[in-house]
Amino acid sequence: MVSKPRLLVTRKLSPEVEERAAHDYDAIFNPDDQVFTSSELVAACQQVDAVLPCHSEMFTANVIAALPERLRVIANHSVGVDHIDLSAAAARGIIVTNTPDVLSDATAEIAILCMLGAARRGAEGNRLLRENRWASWSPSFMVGRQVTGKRFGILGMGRVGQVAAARARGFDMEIHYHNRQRLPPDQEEGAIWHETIESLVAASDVLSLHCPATPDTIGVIDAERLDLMPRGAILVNTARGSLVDEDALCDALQSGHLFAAGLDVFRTEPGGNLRLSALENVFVLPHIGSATFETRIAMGFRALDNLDAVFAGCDAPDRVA
Ligand code: 8YV
Repeated sequence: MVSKPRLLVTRKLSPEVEERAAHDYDAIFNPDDQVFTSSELVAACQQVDAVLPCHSEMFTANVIAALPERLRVIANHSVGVDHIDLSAAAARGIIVTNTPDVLSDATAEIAILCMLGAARRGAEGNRLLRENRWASWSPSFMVGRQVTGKRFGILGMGRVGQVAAARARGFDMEIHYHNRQRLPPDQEEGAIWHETIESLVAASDVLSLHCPATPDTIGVIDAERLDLMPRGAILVNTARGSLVDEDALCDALQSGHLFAAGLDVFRTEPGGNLRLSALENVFVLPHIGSATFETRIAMGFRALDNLDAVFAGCDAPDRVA
């Protein structure tokens, strides 16, 4: 009998996913869900043919250099691959895959939650009740911004961006976007394309970030671009914290230039940014964009589909390196 490929699953995944992995692979699990340090990751990978990591495992050039010859594929349980040095993996001939599409709905839901939480002062109101400080009501109490009919700007009109656009259309919002390439009309669905990021941010009552973190996009929302946003605008980030200059964002929120921000991602994770979390006009979540039961199963299955393809000698459907 041919032996099954040996697979390291770095984090605790859905029972359905672990069951399938155990059935099809000689799988090593992490039932305590401990996060590996770089040296633990390297050590754990020594006897395996494949690894199924999350974005919590950093595959730096050094880690990749220390992986064993037998390791053929890193099948991520994430769409973002900024935790992997893709060129180092490619140089070693290690296949890298991700999990697109299956988390677009869940992540777009969180973008809308962040938008509404920010616009309607969700964090502030929630805190009042939880701290038993709700002592009065008046027509001028906790007045927020209505998003219906406003301009929803999308930076990165890929899979998640397009679903977020569809959801925002449900609020009669006018969709604006910037992508390196303009979408064909059937995908644009009337959205207004901006050739530059500057033009997009200036036209956004709500600016929602949906682009990957790459060397070109890290810090893309800096002090100057925040300054170009209309006074009273809202920033939503469900993509990656590294896209935003968090100090500049704090300043823009404290000065009142921005009305609020809704953030699911931070430069430092876990933990977030305490200066941002302390602000009343910031609605924060702990990176839960794709954290639904349905999506977690779909992400795990998609990662396993990629592994199955590689070990069947086929092209991995979601190969990114
Ligand atoms: C996931 C994400 O929860 O897929 C991504 O890129 O950021 C998240 O939504 C996480 O990466 C799971 O590993």
